[in-house]
Amino acid sequence: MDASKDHVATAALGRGPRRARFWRGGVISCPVERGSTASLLNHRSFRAQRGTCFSVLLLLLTLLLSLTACTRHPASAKRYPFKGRIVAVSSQSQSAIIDGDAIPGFMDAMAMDYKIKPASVLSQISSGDTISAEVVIVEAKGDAPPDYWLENVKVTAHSAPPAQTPKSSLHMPAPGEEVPDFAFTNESGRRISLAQYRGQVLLVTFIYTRCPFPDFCPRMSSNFAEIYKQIGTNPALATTHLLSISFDPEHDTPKVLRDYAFTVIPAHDAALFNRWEFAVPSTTDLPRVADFFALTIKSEGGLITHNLSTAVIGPDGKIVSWYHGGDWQVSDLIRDATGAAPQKHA
Ligand SMILES: [Cu+2]
Repeated sequence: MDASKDHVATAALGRGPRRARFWRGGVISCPVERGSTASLLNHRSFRAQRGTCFSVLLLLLTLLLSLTACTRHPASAKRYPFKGRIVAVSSQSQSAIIDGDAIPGFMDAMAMDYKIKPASVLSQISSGDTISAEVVIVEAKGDAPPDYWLENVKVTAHSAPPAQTPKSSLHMPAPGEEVPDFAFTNESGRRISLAQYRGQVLLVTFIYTRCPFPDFCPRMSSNFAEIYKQIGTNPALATTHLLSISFDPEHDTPKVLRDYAFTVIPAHDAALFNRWEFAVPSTTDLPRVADFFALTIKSEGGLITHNLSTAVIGPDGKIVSWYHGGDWQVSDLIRDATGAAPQKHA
């Protein structure tokens, strides 16, 4: 699965089949977005009807509600039954990457990003779950671009937790907890271990270089790139060091990591690695590292299903803060790193 398939999928969806009516058997099945309908009414019709008899108005309002709701989603929406497995969930973008089964006659099996409606469903799904849903496709009309999303999402099977780590024993790094002295190989092929960063603030995040999903590893790397730039100008970050750890030891060799680093910071200056290293644990060490940082990883046909884990480790080698998922902001880590920085003696 590669990123280009996303474009293929979007193009296929944009094309869509012709003209399916949105009204079915006299039942209005339009999704009504709260607030937007009310504002439409305000602008389009309600204002002109002030002073009219209340009950007539109420009736009109009910009618208009259904009509204006429908004009928001033109009569070209089509629904298909959908099945797939959750690769990753992003609550920030209210979407999920789903490895979907083929929809006969419409699209091939592929992994792509889907908005989920209502967004509250996102808290009930996690990577590895199998779901059934309806994919709703709205064709482009006039200036309105095509759109698609999933509705009626139901989990049909939960991911089986790996045998060696039952869910009840999932470890989450807690502030004050000492981080084991995990060892890695960095982008220069040099052996490093976490203990050598004592005395500095170490920001750690997890990635794999082939990750095709913009909201996941690429986002962690661009956030770290932003922090890296600030390290150069912010004296409070003078002792801050960045470490991006790959969980794909089979593919992410030192050379691959080095090339990847230069795609993130294109200056191609090895001075980058003085403050930001890219490292990978051995295949044998990976499970222990993953367990400590609550990282879940599962290889599936070249793609790795995974969550995100980012930690700030203090100069004493203990956890300062830990972020599950990708919703943390650059400013969060800058604040934590600044607060944990060793105090200079006057
Ligand atoms: Cu990723």
